[in-house]
Amino acid sequence: MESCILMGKPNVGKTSFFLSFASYLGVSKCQLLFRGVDGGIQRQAYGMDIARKYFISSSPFKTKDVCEIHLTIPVYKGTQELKLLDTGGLMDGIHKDPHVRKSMAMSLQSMEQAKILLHVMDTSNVSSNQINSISHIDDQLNQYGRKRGGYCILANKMDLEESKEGLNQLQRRYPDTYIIPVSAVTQAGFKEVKMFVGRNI
Ligand SMILES: Nc1nc2c(ncn2[C@@H]2O[C@H](COP(=O)(O)OP(=O)(O)O)[C@@H](O)[C@H]2O)c(=O)[nH]1
Ligand SMILES: [Mg+2]
Repeated sequence: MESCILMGKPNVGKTSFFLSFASYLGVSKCQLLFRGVDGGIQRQAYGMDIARKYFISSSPFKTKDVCEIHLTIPVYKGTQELKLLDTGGLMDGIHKDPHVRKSMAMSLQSMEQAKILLHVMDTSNVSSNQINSISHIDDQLNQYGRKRGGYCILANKMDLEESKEGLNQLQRRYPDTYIIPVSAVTQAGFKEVKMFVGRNI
């Protein structure tokens, strides 16, 4: 089964998008498979509300493991099963916590195997100097993604006022990349994401 992976800095809304997109595609319970940092796989079923409460955090690195949900998506003439993967965030430099370093290495490994790479950014925070604003690691992901294909940017948090200007800046910074404005909260842009995934899987 092919996979589609969410990558990006911490706190940009990867897990929020992951759960919201799964709900949008009709998943009411998610079987989450955690690939722990020790390499073992644990399976756990959650209702979407509980999953949201557990995994979405306002502090970075709540998601340390790679989580996956199985989804069905419409493609040309029918449907296709795929795995959607949520990852811990990527950060610039070398993190001092070895668990975080391991988590980043695992995310990168899963990324290489994935057919589709959705690069999530916080559009409300493009130019500030916070952990979730755009930085070098985003430029590197973008370079990698454009070369390998099946890649687009999800400009998340479009429900926030600051995101309008942020989106302009993103489009100027990544002029050759397909950028889909989305909101994990309002599900704006989800139809476009579904079509992009359907075309590329
Ligand atoms: N307003 C708004 N907030 C969001 C959106 N997506 C995520 N958030 C918030 O951003 C924070 C980080 O979200 P999370 O999904 O844990 O980010 P992750 O670290 O990338 O997985 C949480 O406080 C979320 O509620 C969005 O589309 N709009
Ligand atoms: Mg997360």
